Amino acid sequence: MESKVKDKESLLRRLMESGGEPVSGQMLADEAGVSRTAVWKWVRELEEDGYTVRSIRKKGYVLEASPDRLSPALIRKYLNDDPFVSEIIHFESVGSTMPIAHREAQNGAPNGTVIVAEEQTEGRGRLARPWSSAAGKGIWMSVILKPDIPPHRAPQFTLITAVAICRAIRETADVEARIKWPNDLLVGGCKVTGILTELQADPDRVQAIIIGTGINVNQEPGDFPEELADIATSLRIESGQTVDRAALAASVLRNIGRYSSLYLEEGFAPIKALWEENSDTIGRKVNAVMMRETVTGTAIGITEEGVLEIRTDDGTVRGIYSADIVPAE
Ligand code: BT5
Repeated sequence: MESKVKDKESLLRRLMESGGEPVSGQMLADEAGVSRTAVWKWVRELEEDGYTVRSIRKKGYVLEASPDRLSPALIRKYLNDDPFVSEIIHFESVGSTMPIAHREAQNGAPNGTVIVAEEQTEGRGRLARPWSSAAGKGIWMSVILKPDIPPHRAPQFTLITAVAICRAIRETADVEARIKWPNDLLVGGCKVTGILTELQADPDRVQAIIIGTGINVNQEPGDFPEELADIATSLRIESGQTVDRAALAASVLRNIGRYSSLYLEEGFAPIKALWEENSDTIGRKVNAVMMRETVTGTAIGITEEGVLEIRTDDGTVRGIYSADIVPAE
């Protein structure tokens, strides 16, 4: 179905859907209920955003080139009517997408609302650690989910997201990432993605889960700050190719939608199996570094609650709720 033109974004979508065929300015104006000059102004605005729109006399407008941006229209084009995403809110530069998503969720934004930015100036990880989010290089995005579950099940959404992003990265960039419990994706031992799950909840019910995804996409080796040079990588570094960020963002969203539904319909078992299949942690000797202690042993699996189980040398199985995992040998 063709989308109805009502503003600059929907005009862009329509031009994308036309597959290179000119779209008449008069038709667009009639449809939107505005003048041809108003349509022309939207076209000018698109050009200011970096799109190349050709105007062919007596025929109409053709979209010739799109900039490398995470524009809602471009992401929607790749989403191809997938039902999960409700609204995509795009920013050029923000402090962090997380507080914006929290505010939107509190103000009633529905399940599947997405906040995405080209750049974050104060991106953050767990425990308020900084998250490097250079302009135009990655996918800095927060997704609002409103599942009807008790709060203790919310951490499972970190695992659902990890499985979803692994699949999206495989499909879009042809790179195999492995999951390091609980929230990192690694390629060749370096971090390519971090996930941050935050919660708004009553004592017995989740109000909203905000999932932050930081995916390093098109950085080149010198692009990372010095302190990350040895521990971070990007899909471009790993694949040797520039990756279409909008296509990847769409694939991530489609897969978060798909695996959330699978989880809500069939429970955690299928997610657990997929997670363990893609895990870099299970079967390894690890140190789980926590605030007060470090537990050393072999990671043997995750529980229904997403807790990591470690068998220590004396044979005891310890459940780890939150820690940094480092290889023990
Ligand atoms: C994370 O935290 O890995 C979660 C990162 C979530 C980022 C997203 S981006 C969209 C949304 N908005 C936000 O503000 N955040 C979310 P953690 O496990 O605590 O890891 C943080 C550590 O990763 C830092 O201390 C650095 O060592 C490292 N790091 C920082 N930036 C990185 C990057 N771009 N790539 C790889 N590693 C990075």
